[in-house]
Amino acid sequence: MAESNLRIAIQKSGRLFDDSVLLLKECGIDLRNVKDRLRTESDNFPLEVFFLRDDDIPQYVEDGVADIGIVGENVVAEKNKHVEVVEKLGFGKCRLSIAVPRSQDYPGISSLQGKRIATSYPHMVNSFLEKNNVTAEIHEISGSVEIAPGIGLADVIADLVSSGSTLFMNGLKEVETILHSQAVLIRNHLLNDNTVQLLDKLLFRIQAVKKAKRNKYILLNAPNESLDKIISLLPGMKSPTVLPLAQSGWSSVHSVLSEDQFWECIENLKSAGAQGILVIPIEKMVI
Ligand code: PRT
Ligand code: ZN
Repeated sequence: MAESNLRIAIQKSGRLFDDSVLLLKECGIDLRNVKDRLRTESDNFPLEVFFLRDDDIPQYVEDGVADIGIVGENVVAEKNKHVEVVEKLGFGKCRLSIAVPRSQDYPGISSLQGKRIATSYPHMVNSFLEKNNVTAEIHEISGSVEIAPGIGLADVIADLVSSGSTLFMNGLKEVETILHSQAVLIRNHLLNDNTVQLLDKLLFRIQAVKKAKRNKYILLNAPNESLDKIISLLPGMKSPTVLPLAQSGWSSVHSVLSEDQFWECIENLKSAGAQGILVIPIEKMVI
């Protein structure tokens, strides 16, 4: 019997589309014709891709129409379907927040009591209010939530925020954060062995791509008398590679640095005598 494909659901168009397709590409998966399609396949990985509205993805994955999906944590939490989050993907970052008119004082959560709240996330807003012992009137609207206070439809809103400029332009201020969100990979609970194997293969590649993004390859020249000090400053994957330079008394040192250690480490390396420091992006990283 022919082995089946891994079926993934991704957003058809919108904020997660480009990054989802890019992630698959970075995992070495080529897709045929991704624009304006309902489904496509890969030529070099047993993957079938369904393009859907993001709101529908958790349901399709719960039902097993797709095995896995890429969607925002905000949608996973709101839809509350029986799916499992397997990996955070690091893009589509935003937060679900409550915002009130800027001119209004905000003494605390209890001031939301009895207010009309416009949102596309009624389930999450409701549990947030319940947790805080606040009763309010939730008005579910599907788009342009930020204009609701201005047209008298609501007193406050709960909506996704990334830069904050939409709130600012509509005279609103962010006062509570309900959820921090990013795109995640979700899976159906009951996958067969063949599908789990394919998912593991994909996950292995995703993790290598993510790791590579968090790290940089660094090359530098060092006088031999400073080598011990410089090597002690470099974490590396195991230990740094040290090669002699044509000019005697000097060596070339190669290593890997994580983004969070980066600037401090560069400063320390310079003070220890490192010269000609080159920093290069890493495409894939397998440890
Ligand atoms: O058609 P479909 O239903 O698939 O798409 P959609 O219109 O429902 O979703 P889309 O494409 O707007 O967003 C998809 C996902 O991207 C969301 O579910 C989030 O997980 C994520 N995401 C990240 C965002 C934002 N950032 C974001 N800023 N989704 C929406 N916004 C909107 C927000 O609703 C508000 O209108 O952008 C505005 C605020 O942005 P700032 O930068 O002005 O704060
Ligand atoms: Zn949507």
